[in-house]
Amino acid sequence: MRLSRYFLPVLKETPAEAQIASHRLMLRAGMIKQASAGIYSWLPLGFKVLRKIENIVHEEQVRAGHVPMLMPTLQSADLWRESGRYDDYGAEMLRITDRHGRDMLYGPTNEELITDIFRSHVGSYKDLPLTLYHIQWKFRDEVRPRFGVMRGREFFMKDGYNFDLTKEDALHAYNRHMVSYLRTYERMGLQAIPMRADSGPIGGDDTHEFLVLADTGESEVFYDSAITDLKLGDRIVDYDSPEDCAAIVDEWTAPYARTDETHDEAKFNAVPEDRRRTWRGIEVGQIFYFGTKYSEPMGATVQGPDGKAVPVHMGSHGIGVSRLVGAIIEASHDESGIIWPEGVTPFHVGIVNLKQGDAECDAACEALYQSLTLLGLEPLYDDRDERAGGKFATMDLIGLPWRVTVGPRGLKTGMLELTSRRTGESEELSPEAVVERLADIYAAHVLQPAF
Ligand code: P5A
Repeated sequence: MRLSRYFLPVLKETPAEAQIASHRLMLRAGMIKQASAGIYSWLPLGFKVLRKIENIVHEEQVRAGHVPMLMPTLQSADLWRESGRYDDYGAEMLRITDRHGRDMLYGPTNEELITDIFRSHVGSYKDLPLTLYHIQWKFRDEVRPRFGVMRGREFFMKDGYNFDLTKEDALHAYNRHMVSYLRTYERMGLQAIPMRADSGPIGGDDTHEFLVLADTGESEVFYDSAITDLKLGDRIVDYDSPEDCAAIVDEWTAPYARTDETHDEAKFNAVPEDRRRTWRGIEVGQIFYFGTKYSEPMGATVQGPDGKAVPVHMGSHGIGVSRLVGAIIEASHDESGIIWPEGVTPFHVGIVNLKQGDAECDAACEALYQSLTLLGLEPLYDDRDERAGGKFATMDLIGLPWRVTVGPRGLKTGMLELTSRRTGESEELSPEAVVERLADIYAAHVLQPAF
């Protein structure tokens, strides 16, 4: 993309309404614009990051054996009356009446709708296990929408639903989700710690939240620092193996880690004192096992091996896709702007032309742009006729992890400068070496279509 043709409305001033870094930086970097309280337009740069995150979520869900689909945002109130949640959900639910006087709602979650699909089409235990998921906009009329996309009213969520014959199978689905989530967050350059949580209006016995540690997190968290040393890395996971998944879950749930909702002071005090940590966390996902809470009242049964109809065991599993954009920025920024992890960066590299209009500089930038594009990478080429200082400030603000600077001085010896946004360190390299280096860096990150 050439910056002269892009739409990147960066702000010079720090917006007064933004209280936390991610909100400020998303506004300043021209990623979002508030449409009304807790509702945002995603401008091109923000939209690109949102799509990258969405893609990683899809890839890891499909890898775990889950099946993508799409349900609507508007739902009929009737289904929610069947489950008993229509009244329970309260003022957070946006209720709408259509022209025929029918009660509708903008879905805050989809347990009812998916259970209805399941009961209409699945009748035998032979069709199980089944996990369906979608990534769709949700609406919750939060009392205090704040922190930009972190606590929105309209937000983008991946929500998945497992259907299993037995509790044991459903607990495998729960574990499978936990492992796939750990991989998902790691690919985004994040550490999200699973913590035992409260189930709230979704219901159920078993539930874990995934929290990213950050000063601005809304939840207070208590944990054993040993958990922050755990990494999945490139471990190969057999998602069909209950033992494999359970072993990883055991590893991640052995160290103490809880939010204030479930905190147990006595258990926390049993952690060696030098490893006890109290901090704040951003909830970027939550998984639930709730057994037959929805299948029983809604009649979602299958015929078991003995021919008898039994309600299926279910769970639901959510990732806050739009919230993740803010959470990643909270975890990765400095005073000059955002620092995107390679896995989610909107463009892989910025090209800064220090002397726009100079034939040699322009030609070197064009050649680099072409070579990178041919490799499947997306460069953002700042081809505007602007001062170098302004170009650098924009690149630092929007946070591309790598920048190539092309100027007359370097070109005298055929060299370009490759700079890391994270460390600020630069290297003089030939154009071929720059391309090779970037290809290596991104080899593991260039996304393949997942579904
Ligand atoms: C699980 C999937 C559920 O709704 N039903 C379907 C279950 N869980 S949840 O914890 O309530 O939400 C899942 C994730 O969505 C994000 N989230 C939000 N993001 C932005 N603004 C909001 N107002 C908001 N509410 C929830 C969180 O990341 C949460 O973990």
